[in-house]
Amino acid sequence: MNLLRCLAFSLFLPMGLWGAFPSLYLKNICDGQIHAPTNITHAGDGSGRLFICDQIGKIYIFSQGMLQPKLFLDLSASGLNRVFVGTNLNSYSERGLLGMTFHPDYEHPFAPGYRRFYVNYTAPASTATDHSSDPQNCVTVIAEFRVSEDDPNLADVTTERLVLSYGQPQPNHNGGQLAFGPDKMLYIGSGDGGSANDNAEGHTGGSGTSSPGRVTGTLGNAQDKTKLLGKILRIDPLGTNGPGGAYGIPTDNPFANSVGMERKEIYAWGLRNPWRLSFDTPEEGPARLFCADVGQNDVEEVDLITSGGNYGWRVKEGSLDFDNTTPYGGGSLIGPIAEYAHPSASLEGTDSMPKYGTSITGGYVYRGTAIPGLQGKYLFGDYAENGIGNGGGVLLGLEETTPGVFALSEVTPFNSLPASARIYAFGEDEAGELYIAVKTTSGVTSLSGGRPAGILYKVQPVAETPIQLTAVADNTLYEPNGSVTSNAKGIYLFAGKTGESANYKVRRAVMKFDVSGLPSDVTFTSAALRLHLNMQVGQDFTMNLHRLSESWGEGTSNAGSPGGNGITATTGDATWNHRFYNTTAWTNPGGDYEAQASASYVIGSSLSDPYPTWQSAKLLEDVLDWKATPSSNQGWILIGDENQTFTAQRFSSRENTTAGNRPTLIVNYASAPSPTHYEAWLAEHFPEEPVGFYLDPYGDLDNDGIFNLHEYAFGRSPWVKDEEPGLTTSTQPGSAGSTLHILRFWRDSAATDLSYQLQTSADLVTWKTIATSLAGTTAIGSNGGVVLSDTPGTGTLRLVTVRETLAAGANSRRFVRLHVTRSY
Ligand SMILES: [Ca+2]
Ligand SMILES: [Ca+2]
Ligand SMILES: [Ca+2]
Repeated sequence: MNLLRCLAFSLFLPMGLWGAFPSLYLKNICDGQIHAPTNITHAGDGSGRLFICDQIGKIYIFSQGMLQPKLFLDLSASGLNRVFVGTNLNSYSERGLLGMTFHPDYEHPFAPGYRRFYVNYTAPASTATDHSSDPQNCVTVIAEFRVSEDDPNLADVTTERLVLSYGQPQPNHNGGQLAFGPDKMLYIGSGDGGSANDNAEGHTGGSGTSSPGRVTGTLGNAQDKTKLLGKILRIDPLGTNGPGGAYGIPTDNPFANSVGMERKEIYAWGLRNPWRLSFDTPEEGPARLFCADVGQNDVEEVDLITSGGNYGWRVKEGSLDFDNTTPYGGGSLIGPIAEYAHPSASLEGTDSMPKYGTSITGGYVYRGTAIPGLQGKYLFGDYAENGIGNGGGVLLGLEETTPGVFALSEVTPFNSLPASARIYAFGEDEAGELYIAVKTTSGVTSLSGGRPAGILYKVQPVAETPIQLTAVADNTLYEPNGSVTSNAKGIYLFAGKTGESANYKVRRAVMKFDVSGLPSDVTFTSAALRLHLNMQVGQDFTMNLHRLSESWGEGTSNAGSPGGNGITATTGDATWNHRFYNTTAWTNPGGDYEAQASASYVIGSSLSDPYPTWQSAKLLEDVLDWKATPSSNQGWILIGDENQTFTAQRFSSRENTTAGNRPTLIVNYASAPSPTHYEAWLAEHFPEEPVGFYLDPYGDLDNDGIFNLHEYAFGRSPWVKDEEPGLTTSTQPGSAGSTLHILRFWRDSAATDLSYQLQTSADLVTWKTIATSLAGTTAIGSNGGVVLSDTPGTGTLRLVTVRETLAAGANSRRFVRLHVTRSY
């Protein structure tokens, strides 16, 4: 069988060292708890919850950084149509719980879609409502459920409603993705029914045998528009005019009004095994449906799905002929927007394709905010570069270089995936941030290190660490104006054209940085040159930085302040005509440099930014070149607008008395984000637990009366019985018969995820907050509470002392509590 396998080809643009994709950090947020995570989605209800499907039929909720212990829905053993994965859960399977999506109106109480969600799973054979592809190995079920009336974290299993089901002749190629479009219609990815070549039994025109080999000229299921297999289907799950009345046919489906035998559910066809599809809904422009279609032995592809489109299988595999004798009813086949070949591909035409993997896994166009460099790019992957059984999942990306044209590249994350990773799925949260679900074993429930082998990653930006270097040489080249001038040791640099005389003259600044000390074992992410604009003329001028190709000197000349006309050059100075005065001339007066600018900057017409900064990928390329080959480092020359007069600008030089204003090269390198304070606390006290394990905030593991969240808040151990409570009270007499309540609590100033609210009540009903510390800040009193002190204790702990004064005659009994909340 061919499983998820396939490859696609695509236009490959060679990228520079930095690539088109930003450096990404894959943060492990949950491992060792889910067997085979096939789907990650959210309810769109603002709860921040992620819903994770496990192939075996369970749906988990991941929230507050933990996999919640209570299942949202369990279809693994019961339900109207029990999930069927196969008879041996320790072997590879493409069956099971494969998709889930919430109705877009899930949160709207007066809309029909309220509290409804949909799942796609395979059930045991013989329960299908559609028998057009018998024999059946299993049955694809699309079912509706509702969340329970009184618990948003629990689906009501008794509400299952069968929407649509159809038989699968073989165990593989079940598609399974569900996604609502902006039109509120449900899109369903459907595979060709399985086996190989789309011509085994149960496949239209096939030989009727289980393994006919690569028969030519047969129609297959994907090209057979009377079948639901090998398609993108589009239905209205709340409608009733479809076959059986459990769903509706959208009136604008391509065959909605056909009098022929075509299935009216079809939106697009010619798919082999659409393994993950997603809508991109940008703020501007139309939504688009991206679909990854798994190929057979040679080519994997990404398609943009449009209504009535024919994506080619089994005529084509990617853009290559698979069986060009397949009758596909004319019309044009729509080619992929990107494709790549299997490492083992042998089909003619695959030579020119990049080779990345064996089975594509579709992802999402990034529309989040945390990673600006990923905005608008499609992040996806391949299940296993080393073959289905061996893993080696790779991350891939598409960048739309011009409308409709996509550049494919491998995305190398800052931290690599496990070598045995199979990329099962990508997911998106409510904020548009992306997740990756992988599994490190082949069998559905095969364990890794004694635990379930699924891992969830959140895609995050890398942290960046800057290194700042000050210029080691700089100078100004003055176009000859009667004398040979320079300004090696002056406190200013000049660039642009002056207006000093009838012969308006040009100045150019040269500067050099020693990059040999930059670390070698890191990934650099950016380079920028920052100058201090000391004085400027009042217009917008573009100033370009070019890489110098010849060496030059900085002698001892000093034109003083301001020095705009330079002074007679000294031995070894760079001048307009000389690299080294008075021995070596430039080949080209005014400096020998690369024609292509390394970076540009428009100096603004006001001094709004006194620190103009040149930054580009080319600038980083220059720096890395110089680091690799120090003898090639001649620095940059800054060239202003020389087509007009009065464009010269004045910058601080490396000799400037204000150190912070000297020419500075800022090079950033990628680093792993630091663990949060809470993550460090968990790692210290629960070293054996998997990432994302559930810790009950209100549990008390050591029975010391301090529940787990407070153990963290007080900087305590949840395993060591603490004698001293983290919150203490005492009273003392105040003046004029009053009573002073003195309250003390510990807070952790490094726990910026916590808020502490000290609250009192006379009756256990009404509480008032008398002191608050937010995000690690000093406590502040309120409602009569006075913070007497907030003093350092061990490490980052602080002891807060608060006084509450009760007037004479008042009820002096008070209840006290410390309300701690943690943000995620
Ligand atoms: Ca200098
Ligand atoms: Ca405790
Ligand atoms: Ca304790």
